[in-house]
Amino acid sequence: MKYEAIIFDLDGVICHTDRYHYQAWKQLSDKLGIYFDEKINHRLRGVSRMESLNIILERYPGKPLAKEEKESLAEEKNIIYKKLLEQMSPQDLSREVKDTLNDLRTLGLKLAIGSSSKNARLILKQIGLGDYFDAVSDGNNITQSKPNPEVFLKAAGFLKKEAGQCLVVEDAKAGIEAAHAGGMDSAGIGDAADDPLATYPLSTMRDLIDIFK
Ligand code: B16
Ligand code: MG
Repeated sequence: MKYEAIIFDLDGVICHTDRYHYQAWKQLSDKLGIYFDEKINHRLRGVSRMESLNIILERYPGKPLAKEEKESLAEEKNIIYKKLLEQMSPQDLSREVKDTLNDLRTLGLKLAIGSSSKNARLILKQIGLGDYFDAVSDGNNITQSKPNPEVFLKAAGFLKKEAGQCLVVEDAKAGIEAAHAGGMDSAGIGDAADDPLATYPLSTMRDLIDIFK
């Protein structure tokens, strides 16, 4: 088997925080008088906090905002979001995901996180996986976010593996593109399952085991 490691995206793969992102962005958008709905929220999947804000500001009726103003709005959203994350618990980790991770580890694979989020470690702690992964590469150790491959290449580096030895599991188009750009195979789940750049389509996390049979 050519894979020695699996790099998992966090939001949309290991657990689901999109409804908290939505609530926090919605609160900020309402305050600014910007139209925001679930469809726009969908465009924010896998992209960084500042890029998400820029997408939301496409509908801002006022004058273009200065960098400092945008930073302060992104921080405001993050405070609301982190407060919402306090509700998360190990119950937000499904039995299927937990069992699949344990079974992959038993097969001898190294397991890492490759997430755009700067809150990845907090989320992992909330769902009871604080010390679980062999490496965590997240929004805090990158300068360019997905579709740039940096977050996955850093994860491979932390694990001391080559790109070709890693399989990426992703739910967002930007993540599948990032894996491809980094020379990594990918398994797409959810919206990413039928992405033409995904090496394997997954209808459920458990399907990952079939790749290693
Ligand atoms: P934060 P992932 C991504 O997580 C989310 O899908 C995306 O919606 C969010 O904007 C991004 O993290 C940044 O999150 O504001 O917490 O730094 O899918 O890459 O695990
Ligand atoms: Mg994701």
